[in-house]
Amino acid sequence: MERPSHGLAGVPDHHRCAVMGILNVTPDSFSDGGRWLDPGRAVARGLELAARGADIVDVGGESTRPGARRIPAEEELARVLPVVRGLARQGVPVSVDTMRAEVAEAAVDAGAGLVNDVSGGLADEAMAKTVARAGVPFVLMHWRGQSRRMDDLADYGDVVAEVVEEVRRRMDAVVSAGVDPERIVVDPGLGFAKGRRDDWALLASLDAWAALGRPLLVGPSRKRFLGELLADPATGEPRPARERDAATAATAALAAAQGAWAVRVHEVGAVADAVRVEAALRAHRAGRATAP
Ligand code: PMM
Repeated sequence: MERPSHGLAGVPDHHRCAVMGILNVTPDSFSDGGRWLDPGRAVARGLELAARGADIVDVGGESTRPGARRIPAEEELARVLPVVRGLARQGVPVSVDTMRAEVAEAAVDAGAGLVNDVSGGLADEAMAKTVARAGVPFVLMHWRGQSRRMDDLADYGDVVAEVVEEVRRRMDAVVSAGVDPERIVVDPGLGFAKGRRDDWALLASLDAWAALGRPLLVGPSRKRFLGELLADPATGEPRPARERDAATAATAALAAAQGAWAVRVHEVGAVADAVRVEAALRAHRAGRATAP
């Protein structure tokens, strides 16, 4: 089947799954915490991600790893803004990963072209109106509560149906607050209030999201379900986060094959190749000799 246009107002269409490179400007993110805290190093890393094939660089200043505590808004602003500004100035498409309306607004002013809110607008009631005013695409991820308690919220009957339905309700809420439905991206929120089996169930059924009629972003990168899959057979210890990139690339290709609009990943090189392989295969299946 030909890949349909993503229909996302304000975002280029690559006719393949897009790659969102992760840039965590935090001391404590689960796999890259502390590496890019210095703004100069962070901007250099963002440029490197773009050079390796990231279509968008997602800049975040607050860790959302399980158990993480919130940081003050001023600190988040101080981490994120110089990096967003530095990358935007050099022409890199930037998104901001934040649950705070104040940070989203300032980041858009600094050049971010997309707001990625892991709480889907739930953590800050001003978020939907802020995004509506800014007129930028909005990633609405499935979320049930703050990271410090999210593992206790992973209780589902039919995880796929419930997660899709909860995101549908968030879509209705943010559209009522003025967000243009054509600018919404949805995300199942792998690892957020999800157990390992829930993540696999969601990944196995990405086609269920077509019911919402919006582009789908998937964030499998280095997550716990991959670490557990690849656990050391002798000790049962999960594979360390930094050694999960090959599995992440495989997962990205499989998400692309199920129609994902974009994948959010730490190491973009292999993933940029993987989504091109998927696009080539899709093009050949559709009877076109060359990949897009
Ligand atoms: N995962 C993390 C952070 N932000 N945003 C979206 N849209 N989807 C995700 O799955 C997601 C996210 C956690 O991973 P990180 O701490 O390594 O960035």
